Amino acid sequence: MSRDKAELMQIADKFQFEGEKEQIEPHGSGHINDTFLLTCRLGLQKKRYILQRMNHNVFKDPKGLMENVVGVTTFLQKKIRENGGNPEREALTVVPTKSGESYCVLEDGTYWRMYFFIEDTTSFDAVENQNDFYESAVAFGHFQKLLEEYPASSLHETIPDFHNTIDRLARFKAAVEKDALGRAKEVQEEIQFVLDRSDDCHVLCDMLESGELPLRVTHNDTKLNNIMIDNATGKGLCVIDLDTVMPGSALYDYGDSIRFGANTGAEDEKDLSKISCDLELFALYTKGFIEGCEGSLTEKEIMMLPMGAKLMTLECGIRFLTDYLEGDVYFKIHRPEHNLDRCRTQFRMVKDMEDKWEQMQDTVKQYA
Ligand code: ADP
Ligand code: GN1
Ligand code: MG
Repeated sequence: MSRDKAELMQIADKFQFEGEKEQIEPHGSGHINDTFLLTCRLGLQKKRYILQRMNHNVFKDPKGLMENVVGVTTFLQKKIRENGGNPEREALTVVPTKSGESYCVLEDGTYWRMYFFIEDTTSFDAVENQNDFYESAVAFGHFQKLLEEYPASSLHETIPDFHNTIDRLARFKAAVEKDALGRAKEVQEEIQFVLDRSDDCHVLCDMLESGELPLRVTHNDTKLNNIMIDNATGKGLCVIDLDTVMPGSALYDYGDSIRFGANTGAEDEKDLSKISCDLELFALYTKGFIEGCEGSLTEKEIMMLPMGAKLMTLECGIRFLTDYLEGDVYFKIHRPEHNLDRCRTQFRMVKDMEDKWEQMQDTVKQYA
């Protein structure tokens, strides 16, 4: 539902921001939440905030989600303070509502929250500079390391089975079976691509189940645009989009970053000849992530990194294709067949990783 500025300003008024509201406009390019940038005047200065409508269709328990966000940001800010950092720039800060809650629900049933806007940083939708990708790896690894002692059992599972690839496969098969919009006939090749890799879908889940891979507190959505890079230093300053912080595998975080950032093309590129796995970026991210984790990864986790990259890419492609078959009800789309285009880039990337498998494994061994 699109809202006019006056309505957005009224929603903003429910929160404890500082200064006089001046301007509000849409911001960012996430696929899930509706994000707005609020500018306020405070004397001669400006102060900016992020106002976000949480996606209640995707996150069925916004209250639990915000408990996670408050818990995790409070924990991170304490650690950052202890390490001599700046807690308001290196972690998200939740701005409470005037009644002291972390979010508000409007009469129309929509859920809203506010954060400090992190100034003088950039979130990139594509790798423009190799160093940014390397620094994002260090920061995502470090994020996981910082949360090593977070009480995982206190976390709500904001999206159950989020990276349960076996479950994603089952839901995909059900969507093919149901074929609600009669689209399955157009995408037989893509459907077959998934079915040919059904066994792969089990690999990480089985290893977590058997205890071969440890369960950790992870971010689970480590796209490059979910990290703010400091404009002055080029370092990965702040990990954002904490909606999916849940118990998971380190391989999810590593893999999802490779899926998005090591791709030579955009996630929704129509020209598939532009899609491939850039081995140089793959190596840089691998090096950065292992460094950022500061020795916490097990030998097995490190050995399985290429599989993490492949499976997160395959899983994301399966999710885009499932959404296409179900009528584009989950991811925001900006054109017809957007989800199909996204699915095709993911599958092309998977195929390219399969062709480069030995080189990927050799790279990982080099940094292990
Ligand atoms: P989505 O779940 O839709 O991806 P995000 O929380 O990632 O939503 O926000 C979308 C975009 O808004 C981000 O990619 C980033 O560019 C920007 N953004 C979000 N929070 C902040 C913040 N606190 N400071 C600066 N930019 C932000
Ligand atoms: C979504 O919220 P955003 O745009 O950072 C999605 C991820 C997908 C990604 C694909 C909660 O991420 O899982 O990998 O799109 N987030 C959720 O671009 O489903
Ligand atoms: Mg995001």
